[in-house]
Formats: sequence, structure tokens, C-alpha cells
Amino acid sequence: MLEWFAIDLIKQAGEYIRQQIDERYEIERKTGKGDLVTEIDRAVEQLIVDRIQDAYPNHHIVGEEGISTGPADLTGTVWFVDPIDGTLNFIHQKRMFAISVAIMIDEVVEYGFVYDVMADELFVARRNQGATLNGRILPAIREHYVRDAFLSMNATWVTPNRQIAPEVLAPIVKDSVGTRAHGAASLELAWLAAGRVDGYITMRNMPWDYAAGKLLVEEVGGRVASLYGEPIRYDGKTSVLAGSETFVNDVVKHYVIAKGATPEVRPDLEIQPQAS
Ligand code: 2AM
Ligand code: CA
Ligand code: CA
Ligand code: CA
Repeated sequence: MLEWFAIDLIKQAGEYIRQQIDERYEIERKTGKGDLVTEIDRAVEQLIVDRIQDAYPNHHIVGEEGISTGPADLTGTVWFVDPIDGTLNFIHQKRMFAISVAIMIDEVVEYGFVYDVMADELFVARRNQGATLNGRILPAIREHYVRDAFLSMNATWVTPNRQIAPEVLAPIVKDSVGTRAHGAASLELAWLAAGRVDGYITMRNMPWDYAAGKLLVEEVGGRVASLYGEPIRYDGKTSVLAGSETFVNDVVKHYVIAKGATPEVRPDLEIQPQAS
């Protein structure tokens, strides 16, 4: 069965990462100083892709580190794979990174898996069937507003950047109970599903970052949208705003729309890409 196959695969990949984490490995820059890839990221993606292709030759895969087997229209069964989500954490902290895998069937995400490799915490969501953490059912998330939310968001988004004016998100940081930057999108969404944070905001995520975590959040009754309240797409870069329905509405209505922010990239503010 697909779910058990995926779990076995992810656990195997996790074991491989734990074996390699203290060894020497190559690190390469992708677009800038905060955007790195290691030999391990690539090896793990390869390991995962090989096993999927072996077991399910007609499935498609979209992987962060370049292994992609189409199709552009996302029909059939498509696996979104981020072999190490939170590469900077992997390199510097040796913890707080995850393997993120989502399975989309005919354009609907049916399964989401986020595996915190060092904590050995596996979050699993199955569409319409809820979410679990290491086999225990996660309860529905509690309602929040910005004023009583404990948030996960990178400080990058309140400095000049090309996605959003800093004045839009700074008041949210100020009004919330507290803001933390955890540096691994899939894990931040999984923690939201587990009630460990109450909101998550990022301005730049790709489907392999959020596809699994989004289903986790939705399966405990939360909502995941763009910062502007639009449905999230799976065909490219997007902002991500996640939390309870009341939290998401509060952000969109009282902070984003109130400031007149629109989903335009601001090339005039281009800076070195950084961890989002
Ligand atoms: P990654 O570690 O797999 O690259 C960092 O705060 C979070 O944003 C991570 O989940 C990171 O995934 C993701 N991210 C998406 N695009 C990024 C980019 N261009 N540079 C750095 N992190 C990025
Ligand atoms: Ca990356
Ligand atoms: Ca990622
Ligand atoms: Ca990655």
C-alpha cells in the first residue's frame, strides 16, 4: 500500500541522513549565500526517486534538487519530494530539518509526510482521514487571532526584500505573542498541525516545501492560503500563510489588505536570496 511504502522509504532515507550527518560532505551554493545544497541532499533525493521509480514506474516525481519527471499539468500520480527541508539547519545545527514528501493524485494531494529526522517524529496526513504524529491522532487546532498567536516566520520578511514591504508583516510580529524563525517550512507546518505554533508565514515557498505540511494543517482543521488569502497552487513559487481559519482571516483582512499589499514581486528591492 502506498502509505506504508512511503513511510518505509522516508524512514530509510532518514536513517541514511543520520549516518552521514557527522561525516564530511560537499556543500554548494545555489542562488546565494543562504541557498545551499549538499551532497547528502542530492544522494537522499536519488535514493527516494530510485525506490519510487522501481516500485511505481508510471508515477511522476518533482524533487527539489533537480530530479523531475514531469508532467507539467500534474496529472496522474505525482510525488513532491524535498530530501532535506531546512538545509541550513542540517549544516549548522544538525537538527530541525525534515524529509518532506507529498503524493498528489489527479491534482489533489492525498498524502503528506513530514519526517523530523533527528527527533524521529513522523507526521502523516491522509486526505479526509486526519493527521497523526508517530501514530497518535492529532487533535483539531485551536482558534487564534494574531494577538494571541505564537508565530513561526523568518526575520527576512521584515527587512527589505523583493516579495513584500517590511511594513506589512512588522505589525504582525509586534502584535503576536512571539515570533520564532525555525527555518524548515515543512516542519513549521507540521508543528502548526501539532499545536506547537499557531501561525506560519513565508513569502517564498515551492510545492515540495509546503505540499505535505499543508495537508497536515488542513487535516486538523486549519487553513493554508497565500498571504493574500488565495488558494495555493502547486506549479511554482508562492507565499504561504497558515493557521486556524480565524488567524488566516485576521492576517489577510487586518494586516495585508489593510496595508494595500498586492502579490507583486518587487525587483527594485532585490537582495541576496536568504533562508525564507
Ligand atoms: P530548503 O532548506 O529545502 O532550501 C527556510 O526558511 C525554508 O524556506 C526552508 O524550508 C527552505 O527549504 C525554504 N526555501 C525555499 N526557497 C528557498 C531559497 N531560495 N533559499 C533558502 N530557503 C528556501
Ligand atoms: Ca534548498
Ligand atoms: Ca525546502
Ligand atoms: Ca531542500
